Amino acid sequence: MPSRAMTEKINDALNDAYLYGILDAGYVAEADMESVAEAMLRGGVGVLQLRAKGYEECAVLDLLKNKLPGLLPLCRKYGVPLIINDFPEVAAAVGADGVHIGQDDGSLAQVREIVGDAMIVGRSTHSPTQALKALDEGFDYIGFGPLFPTPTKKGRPGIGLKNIADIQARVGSQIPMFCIGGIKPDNLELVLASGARRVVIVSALLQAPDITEATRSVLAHFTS
Ligand code: 3NM
Repeated sequence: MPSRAMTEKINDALNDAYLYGILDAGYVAEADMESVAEAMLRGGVGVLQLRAKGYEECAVLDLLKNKLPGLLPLCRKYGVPLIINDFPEVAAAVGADGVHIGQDDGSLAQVREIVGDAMIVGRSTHSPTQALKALDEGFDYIGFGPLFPTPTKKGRPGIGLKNIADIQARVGSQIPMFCIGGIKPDNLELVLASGARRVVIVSALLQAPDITEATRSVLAHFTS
């Protein structure tokens, strides 16, 4: 069990986060994951997720326990919550700070039975209705997207920018709401002007020639 002080610190970190980074196995080889994580952390991501789509649960556990033993300590060093995509049991087993689940991954209550009350639990939402429902259910944060079609999550249409301001006001004022999907340096200003206050960026950071620099330059849009 994490201490109450640690839980509070991690929740504060989530609330303070503008940029949520994802260590995505679709873009990063396992051997490079810790160094890529450090590059994003050095650049200032406020939350870091491990996403390994297509992996079995035991493979994600093996990845965290045996191949990336330094990942959680690295996140702790930077005071950044480590969130595990899709697998509550793995998040609980490795003592991660949170778990992120999709629309088809059951209810918050089912996840809480596995991870307890202290862990951060986030939900992907793809419409205003889903976003409002996630708030109502009690999720700690939401992703809202994909704003634009993206190769990182193939086969989903973009939901566009038109509902961001309304959902930011109704949901994002209560819990962190991270806009996601196809966000790049060249459309970030448009996304922010549409009402987004926080974003998740995957490929545009992971494919940047200098990940730390790319992370910093995204964050500069939030602080200037
Ligand atoms: N989830 P990129 S969109 C992982 O809408 C993910 O729930 C989405 O990657 C959602 O920044 C997405 O490369 C991919 O477009 C985001």
